[in-house]
Amino acid sequence: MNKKTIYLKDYLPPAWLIPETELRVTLAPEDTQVEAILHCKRNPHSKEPNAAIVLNGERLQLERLALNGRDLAAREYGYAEGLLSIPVQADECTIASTVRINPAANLELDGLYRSAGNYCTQCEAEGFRKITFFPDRPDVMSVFTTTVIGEKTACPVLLANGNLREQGELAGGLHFATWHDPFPKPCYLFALVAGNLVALEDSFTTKSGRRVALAIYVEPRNAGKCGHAMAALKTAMRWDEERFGREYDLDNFKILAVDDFNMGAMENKGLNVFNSKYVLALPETATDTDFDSIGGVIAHEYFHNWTGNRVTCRDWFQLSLKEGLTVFRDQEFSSDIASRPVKRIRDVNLIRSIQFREDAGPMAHPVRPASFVEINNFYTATVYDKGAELIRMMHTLLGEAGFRRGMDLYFERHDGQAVTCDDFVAALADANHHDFTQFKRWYSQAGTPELFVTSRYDAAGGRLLLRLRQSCPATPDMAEKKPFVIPLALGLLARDGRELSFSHAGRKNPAFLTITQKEQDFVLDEVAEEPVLSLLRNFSAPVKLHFDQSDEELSLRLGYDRDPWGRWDAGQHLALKALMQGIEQFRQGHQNITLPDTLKHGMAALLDDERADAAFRAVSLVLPTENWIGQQMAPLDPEAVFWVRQRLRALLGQELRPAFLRHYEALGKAAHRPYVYTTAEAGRRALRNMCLDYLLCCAPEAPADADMLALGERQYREADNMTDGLAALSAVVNADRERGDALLQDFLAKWQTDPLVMDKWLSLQAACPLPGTLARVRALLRHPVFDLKNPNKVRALVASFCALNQRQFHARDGAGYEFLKAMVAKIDRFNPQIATRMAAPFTQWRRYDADRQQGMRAQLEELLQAEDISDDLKELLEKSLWEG
Ligand code: B3K
Ligand code: ZN
Repeated sequence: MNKKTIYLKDYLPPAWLIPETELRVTLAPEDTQVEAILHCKRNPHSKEPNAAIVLNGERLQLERLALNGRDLAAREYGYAEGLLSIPVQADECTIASTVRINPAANLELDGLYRSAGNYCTQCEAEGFRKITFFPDRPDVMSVFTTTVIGEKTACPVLLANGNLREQGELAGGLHFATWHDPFPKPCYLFALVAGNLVALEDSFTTKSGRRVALAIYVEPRNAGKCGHAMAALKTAMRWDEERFGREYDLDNFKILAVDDFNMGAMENKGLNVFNSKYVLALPETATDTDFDSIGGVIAHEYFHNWTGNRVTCRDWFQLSLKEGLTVFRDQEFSSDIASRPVKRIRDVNLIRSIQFREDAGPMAHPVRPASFVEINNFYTATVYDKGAELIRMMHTLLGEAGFRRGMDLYFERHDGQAVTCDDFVAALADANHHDFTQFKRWYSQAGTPELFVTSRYDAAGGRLLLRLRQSCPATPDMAEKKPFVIPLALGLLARDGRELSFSHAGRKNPAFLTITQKEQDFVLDEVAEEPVLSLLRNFSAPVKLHFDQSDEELSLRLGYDRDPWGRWDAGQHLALKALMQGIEQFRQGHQNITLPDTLKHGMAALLDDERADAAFRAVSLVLPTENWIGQQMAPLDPEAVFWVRQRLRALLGQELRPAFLRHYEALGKAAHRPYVYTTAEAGRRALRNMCLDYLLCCAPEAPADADMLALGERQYREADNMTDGLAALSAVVNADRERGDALLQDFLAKWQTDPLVMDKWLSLQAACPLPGTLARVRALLRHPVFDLKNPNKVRALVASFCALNQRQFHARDGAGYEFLKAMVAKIDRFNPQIATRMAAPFTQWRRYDADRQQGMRAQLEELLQAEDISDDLKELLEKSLWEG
């Protein structure tokens, strides 16, 4: 297509509105007919009074176009570059079109496509234009009535958004169903589903007493795997009523699970379509992590009904309006129903490992981007997760009650509208008489702010002086950044671990200070003794904090910080110091890395700390991610990062072996048999599997301990659930090729007919850091369970190797780079969205040593030179190679 850059500043309201849309879709695998009637009205707020009606359309075979019932000849309209333009004099008119499309050939999985012989749609962001001619932009909201027609035998189930109006038989073995969605919506929320499906049905009574029919549709072979998803849906529906006062609005809520899906799921009004990974779960086939993420994604999509659907985005620059806010809401949901600290730790790990890295690379963009070429490239950690952090900071600044007031006003003002991030912030501000003008810089300035802190204790005055300085690195779109508003949550610890009280500006123990300037001093009064500082509690802002603390101070916080996130963060910091020292030694040629006593004792104490729950201890025992370590290094040496981290883990495993074994045994005895998924049980399994992982961990190139291998093998054989089975399998696979292969064979034989379990099997092999993995990955490309057309399979094999297995992907010979280039080129021919996502590791090329830089850069250039690459991939490649 050769798309051009579009800019937020060029936004114009639509010239025409489509208050009502009638669709009639007659399904056939290769030749589906779509008849559309668009009731059009000039927009009174348009700035172009005589504008023609302009409709988007791509890959459509136009059969008929009529204006007010009269067929138009080709000279009466224009059609070029995906835009159909019809000159109209009147202020109202009806446009009818008939087009033909080919769902079977649709491998980009955008628009109407097939998965396992069934039909489904994906329209966000710009897929509806591949179904019919329509103004494909979120500020055109229409009431849709959809008639789906299909063969009775092949498609017994026919679904679309909204309430069922009519259904019946037609001649020739066909039948139809007509669905009406009374809520005006942008076309990106349209959905149609048809096929041979079975449903798990249930119901939910809303707080005002309305009964909502719930159904989860799956292929017949997956019947019986939806119980957890259904329970999660009902919990989410209740939670949104209780926490946000939001009630569901249609008579039914339907979910479809398909194996072929580009993302996690999609919030189409009343008819969510899901990647089956986020629906199907049985204890034997899904891990605790899967159970967890199913709950989170089900809730996320459900919450979109209010944040996204009832109130939607004016344009795609405002994507974070719905995504950041909905991520915040799903985070709060998970925190309320399970462990708040553990959820926070996981989310912060993601921000630091993925979002910070994105924010420092060539694809960096503000939470509300100012321009883009392909919107699908902006469904990023920045828009989603940093976006959620912005909401969280405003929540911190306003407090729960004030935030809720602001949300209520937002819904009251904007229900049924397509609005902007500014509108959202204005509602929070107005409901609380709070000025967010400076805060809004977070929406328009990219890059991760850095916060430098020094402190001085004045014993005579009982005062603590804090000196703060903030800065934000340049990003490709902006060199100079203005200061951010940073809520800095903090606490003070006495040297024996007690929480110390203090006051600031006359207030006793304020939870946070608000930083607004580039350089700012704060004085804390009534500080009885020289404290140990706990800064950025609960990660109160998405910044990089620079504050020197000794190992002793960090150990104290690891043991006693009242903020669980602060305990975890202190542990990470302590470990990071040891890792960076180790890396320094490694680079000087010393292979004998030592394990500092503070780290060892800190970890041992944490393991034994029965006051803390098991899930918290499990996540806190994980050393900083390779991504986070890598960000502290220039140039980045992935081999050194892997080597030292692995070596340190092995040392911890050896030196704390008795403790790990003791906990491993005790947790095994305490575990509930048979498996139940509860927060407490999942926490116990997580900690026990963490122990196992340490016990089996061996230094790079060193043989695994035979007794420990046997322990892993035993757990694998005895496990009655996927969580324990997979944890054992993974530990053995990473420790020993031969023994791992034997278990992998067994696993394959057991599970080869279950695609989601096979994804785990592929992923585990691709992520294995042992030599020989790339050859294994290449061989697996030809394995019958692999399918290049299926995004889950591609993620399992290609992304697990290129994004998770940094040691092997970045191997000196460049073979990993060659492999990724070939995969990206191949996949881009039929699925640009997935190809572009897979290419992401290359965007980081500038951070590595000269050889690796050269290796990756050559692949980027080669990809760019290929003919006919997608706009998606082209945008990523050009931005990555841009010499700003
Ligand atoms: N809104 C969808 C994502 C659509 C992706 C388009 N490429 C899922 C979600 O965030 O809920
Ligand atoms: Zn979302």
